[in-house]
Amino acid sequence: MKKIKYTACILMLSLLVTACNKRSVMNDMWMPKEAVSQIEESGENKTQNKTESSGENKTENSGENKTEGFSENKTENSGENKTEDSNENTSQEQTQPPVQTGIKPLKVTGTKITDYDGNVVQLRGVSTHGLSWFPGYVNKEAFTQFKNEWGCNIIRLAMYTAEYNGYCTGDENNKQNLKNLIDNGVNYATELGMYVIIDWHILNDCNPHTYKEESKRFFAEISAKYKDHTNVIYEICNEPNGGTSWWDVKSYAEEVIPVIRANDPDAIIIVGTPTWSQDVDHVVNNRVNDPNVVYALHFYAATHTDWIRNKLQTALNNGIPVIVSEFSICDASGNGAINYNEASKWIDMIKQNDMGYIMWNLSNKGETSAFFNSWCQKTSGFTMEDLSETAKWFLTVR
Ligand code: IDC
Repeated sequence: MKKIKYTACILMLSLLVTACNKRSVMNDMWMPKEAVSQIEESGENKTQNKTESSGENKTENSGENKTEGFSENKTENSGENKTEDSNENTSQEQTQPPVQTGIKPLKVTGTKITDYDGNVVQLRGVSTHGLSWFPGYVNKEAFTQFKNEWGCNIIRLAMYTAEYNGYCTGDENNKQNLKNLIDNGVNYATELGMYVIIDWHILNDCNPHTYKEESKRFFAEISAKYKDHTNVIYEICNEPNGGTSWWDVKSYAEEVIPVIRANDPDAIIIVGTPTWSQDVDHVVNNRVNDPNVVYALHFYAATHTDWIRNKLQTALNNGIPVIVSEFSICDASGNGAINYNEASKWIDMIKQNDMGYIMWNLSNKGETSAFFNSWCQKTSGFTMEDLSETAKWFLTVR
């Protein structure tokens, strides 16, 4: 009798081990979407829940109703799709990439942003100005030029929250317009194989708790919509300021991130830092508990010099992943003279550390940080004569 019990026990154990092995092999594998869907349908891998690729679906029927010249870009990135096993980054908690829209999903590895093979992906791009104020630059032709001629692989969609016609201060119609612009921007980026940041651009509201409930509603909606987009990055609070502490920001992040994670468990989330996203050193030993969070450092080179670079160095020395999700080379007002000397110190540091950098701003507003001269009315097809000195600098630092 004892022997029978023993044999039964051994049998059960070995079944268990086989099942576990199967699960862990699956977790380590980069599988094409179809394969994952099949597995899911058969109920074998309940942990992987990204099944459809809404970006691809959208591409298919967008051609006939847009003026910007949609095309077959869907195939452009298909070469990037991986079928081989994912990598040696087993030190990271989660190693299973989400299903892709054809664009490599990203994750945080140490202080860097990488793909799921552990290759560093340096993000380089441009930020819109306020979407309500300069919506025209969200068009596919412009994005195509930013990608092909300017070397951009990312676009930041800056949506002010508190300013005139911000998301939280305008009417319902304005809100819908902003969401439509984001949708267009995400779709163009997806079709072009670019990453895209959806930026909750707090500024005059100072403390992200000011519009926290709006933020949670917004990110719940937006993350449900884009959960299958491997190229979407959420920036949950542009620049906390006005005495907002890291504790305030962190507690806000701890409420908003779970809202996003409920839909989108893997996407990179950018968390702003105090003093207009300068205090990345405050994050040391006090990180948000999420493996795919990066922290924002913003600088304006004519104002922010060594002392902010020191903060950045402290953060990096302590293993904090940092992204420069907004910067320019003039002063902090977005205007004033360019400081080329400080600009080159900053870009050197950025490059040495493979950090992402996204430059402010896509507009023809009469300010130094604007990429386009104020007399330029174009929103695509830019020539050198259309570009400001700021934009020209950006083109030289590739
Ligand atoms: C600036 C714009 C300017 C606008 C102002 C207020 O360039 O045209 O009038 O905002 O809305 C930031 C902010 C960013 C600022 C930029 C320059 O994130 O919104 O844009 N800046 O002041 N942080 C530091 C500088």
